[in-house]
Amino acid sequence: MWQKELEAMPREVLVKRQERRLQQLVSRLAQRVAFYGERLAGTEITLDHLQDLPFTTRADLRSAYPFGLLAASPSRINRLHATSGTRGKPTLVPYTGRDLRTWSDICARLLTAAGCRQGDIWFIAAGYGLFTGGLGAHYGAERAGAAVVPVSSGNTNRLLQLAVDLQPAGIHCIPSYMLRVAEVAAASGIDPRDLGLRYGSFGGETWSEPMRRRVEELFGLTAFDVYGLSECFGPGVAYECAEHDGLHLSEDHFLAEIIDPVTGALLPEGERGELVVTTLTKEAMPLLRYRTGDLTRFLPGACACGRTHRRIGRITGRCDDMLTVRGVNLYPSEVERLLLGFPELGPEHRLVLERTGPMDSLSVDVEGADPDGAVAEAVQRGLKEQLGLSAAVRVVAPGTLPRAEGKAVRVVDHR
Ligand code: DLL
Repeated sequence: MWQKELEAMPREVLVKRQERRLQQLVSRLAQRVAFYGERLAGTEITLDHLQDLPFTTRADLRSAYPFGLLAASPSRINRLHATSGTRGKPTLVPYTGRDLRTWSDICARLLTAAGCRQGDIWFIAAGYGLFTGGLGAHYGAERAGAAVVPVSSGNTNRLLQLAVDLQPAGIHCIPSYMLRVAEVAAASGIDPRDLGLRYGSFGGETWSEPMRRRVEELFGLTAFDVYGLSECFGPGVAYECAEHDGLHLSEDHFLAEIIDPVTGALLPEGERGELVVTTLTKEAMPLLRYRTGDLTRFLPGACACGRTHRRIGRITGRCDDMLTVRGVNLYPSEVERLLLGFPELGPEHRLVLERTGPMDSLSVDVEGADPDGAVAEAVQRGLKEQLGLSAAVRVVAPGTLPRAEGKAVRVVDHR
């Protein structure tokens, strides 16, 4: 563990600390941020009354753009990241110097859990820039004492050459980028196992257990899931330990709830719903009950690793990811899981939705080998039987589907 005294602290101490931090946070927000000041008047601040506090949504961040939710003096801002903002303005995320140090510690914690040790060579192959995956992990890996190689994600050939020569212990990136690395390696006659990688810390997009197994087999490494979002620093809200049995929330920094995404009511322990996060230690732009849009559940019981922080299950998708195709609800990750059950198929796939006349139609294009059409037929049957979906399935030659620059794009909705 990177910070054993914090990661394995007795729960009663942790809960007390959370409550104290929440109270401090609420009083700071009430004083400094008009948006919250109006909404917080007269509320009682204890962990038991968390539901009385208002939610914050992405729409709130948009309307406060750029600095409406700043809780620190502008002169203390040390860095700004931003999310892509596919529609309209980006979401801007400011950090004070202290925020950057806190975030480095959080990332050092998750990388240490993923096998990173003093002196190990680690490749940071997430995009550097406004995306938090690159710089966040970079400072975390340095903090953990690793020899950091900031390869970023643009030049895969150079990454391969450096990896063959340096034999890095670990790599951090988005999981779909590992598929790109494997492809480019194959095209250059390099066995991905010859890169010497032993550990991978992957996150930033939805991925499935079968995808984990594919990456582990291709590279001969152990993969660790890491979750986070820019609004809450970036990577680090929750991360896997060597037990691979859910992701530990960094509970001294984040207070988590799981709610019904429709009613906003707290769900009974263990039920899947929308993750809501309160940032307890962020200075520049702390968020109260931020609706992440991500779907998960709390896992019961203690973890064998000794960490006392609660765990959540893998993020299975986003509330707004859900597609409705002729009345059937579908999360794209369910299709990925099904496709990867077929050894003939590669992980690259695309769901294309169209409206022809009054009906929606779904087609699934997936890369792989299917000389006699039997695999496509079996996938079609699987979609019908397991997910209740009728879809046209096309198995296309490896390398033919378009690749995304950053996070994988699995759905093209023409409706
Ligand atoms: O993706 C931060 C990050 C970078 C986390 C690298 C982990 C590793 P954003 O670009 O703001 O920040 O996107 C956040 O990505 O709300 C989830 O929907 C999704 N996401 C992040 N990690 C995971 C994960 C970064 N492990 C959004 N599994 C989040 C599934 C994830 N989805």
